[in-house]
Amino acid sequence: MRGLFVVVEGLDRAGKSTQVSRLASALDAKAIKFPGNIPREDRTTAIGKMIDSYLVQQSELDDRAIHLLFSANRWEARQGIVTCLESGKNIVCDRYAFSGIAYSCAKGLSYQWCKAPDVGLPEPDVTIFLDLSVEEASRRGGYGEERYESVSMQSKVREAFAQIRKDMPQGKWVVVDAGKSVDEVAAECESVVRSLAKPSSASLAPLFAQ
Ligand code: Z5A
Ligand code: MG
Repeated sequence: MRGLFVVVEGLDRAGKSTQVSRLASALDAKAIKFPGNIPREDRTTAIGKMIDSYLVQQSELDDRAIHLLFSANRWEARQGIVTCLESGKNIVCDRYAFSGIAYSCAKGLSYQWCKAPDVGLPEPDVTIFLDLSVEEASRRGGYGEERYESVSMQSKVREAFAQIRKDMPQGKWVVVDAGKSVDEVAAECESVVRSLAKPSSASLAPLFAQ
């Protein structure tokens, strides 16, 4: 039986990294994140370094070029994800293709164009969207150090996530109120995953194939 592939998404400061760590412990899962790579879950590949330099505003890139780099960063991790899941290990992933779409759409690129490079990646069994208002997120502090960390950008990102939600098959996108305490959110995320059916086949479906 393959492992479960669970993605956690949300705005900046929604608590994704906190919850990914909690959920990975609860499920004895491997925690991974994007941008980043397996097996070193940070921005260390050649592509990851280019993304990091862009995010910390040390380099400039065309909006489409950086979008494709974020996608390439997922593709370079694809085999590692598949191998891990096929070995029976669960994965909990901090951001995925949905962040790629949401942030680039928020910059004005078209939804269909943004979606295309990630078509065919492993499809998560479920994506948990940690829902938090932009105002609450900004109160959690730390805005302003990286590109995209502004209230106006985050508002557009939130709208783009709402569009993705409408596009997702039933049951594949679950919204959790991220405004509750860390323990309450963790309990809800765990209950979402525990209520999932066991994976029906050993292989993973391709993302956005329908
Ligand atoms: N990006 C993109 O454009 N395209 C892509 O394809 C991908 C990403 C994959 C870096 O992401 C940037 O890359 C990001 C999107 C873009 N945009 N920006 N800027 P990142 O994942 O590396 O970002 P991050 O550094 O992990 O930060 P984050 O996402 O903003 O935070 P978080 O992981 O959601 O939250 P946290 O670190 O768990 O918690 C934040 C704070 O809130 C912290 O002080 C916690 O103690 C506190 N917290 C957490 N939960 C709670 C609750 N429940 N109550 C109160 N306080 C809480
Ligand atoms: Mg984080």
